[in-house]
Amino acid sequence: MDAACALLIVDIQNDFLPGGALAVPAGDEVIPAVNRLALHFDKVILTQDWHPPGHISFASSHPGRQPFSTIDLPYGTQVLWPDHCVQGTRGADFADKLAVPQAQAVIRKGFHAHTDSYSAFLEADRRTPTGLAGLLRERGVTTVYLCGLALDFCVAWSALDARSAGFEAIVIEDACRTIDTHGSLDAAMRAFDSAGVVRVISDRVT
Ligand code: VGL
Ligand code: ZN
Repeated sequence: MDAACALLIVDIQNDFLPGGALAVPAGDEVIPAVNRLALHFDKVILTQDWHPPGHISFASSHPGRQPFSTIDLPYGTQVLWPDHCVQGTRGADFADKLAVPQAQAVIRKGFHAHTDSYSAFLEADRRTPTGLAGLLRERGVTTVYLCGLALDFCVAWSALDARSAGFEAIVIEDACRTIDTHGSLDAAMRAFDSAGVVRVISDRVT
């Protein structure tokens, strides 16, 4: 893969795997494909969901609210999640079987107590950048390939924000798994079509 392409590996962390606090069904199945894909890229970047205890996205921070319900926050509608990816915990660590020592950067996100961040580019207030767009631009990247967890949340928001930031965005579908709550998968697919996010299968990425 030429040097203008980067692979963004989204949130392959213990809490998103079977047995984890916010398990994505069959989330572990993507790991061999992701490890293989990463060998084709000159530039590999990881994202890591990284919440402080008591984060606003946790249902436990809103008395009486259940995980997977939604609430309205100043920046919009927020799905409430089980506590997950708490900074410094085993659940927030990358999966043991993820084997990408060549990754050049880790973008942590969701570390502000009062703001979630599905996207690796822009927090949920839609104003606070993570710095990833600048990092990619300064390294000459024009095309971002994405894989990981979950397709309909962090992969989707990251792909859409990559497009908004002026990058080509290509989602490697079979190297992702979905949560699929409140119609999130359908919404992501429609948003991909209207934003020009391309979908491919991993066989075609060489
Ligand atoms: C994610 C829900 C909450 C994700 C992160 O990585 O897709 N989903 N935090
Ligand atoms: Zn999260």
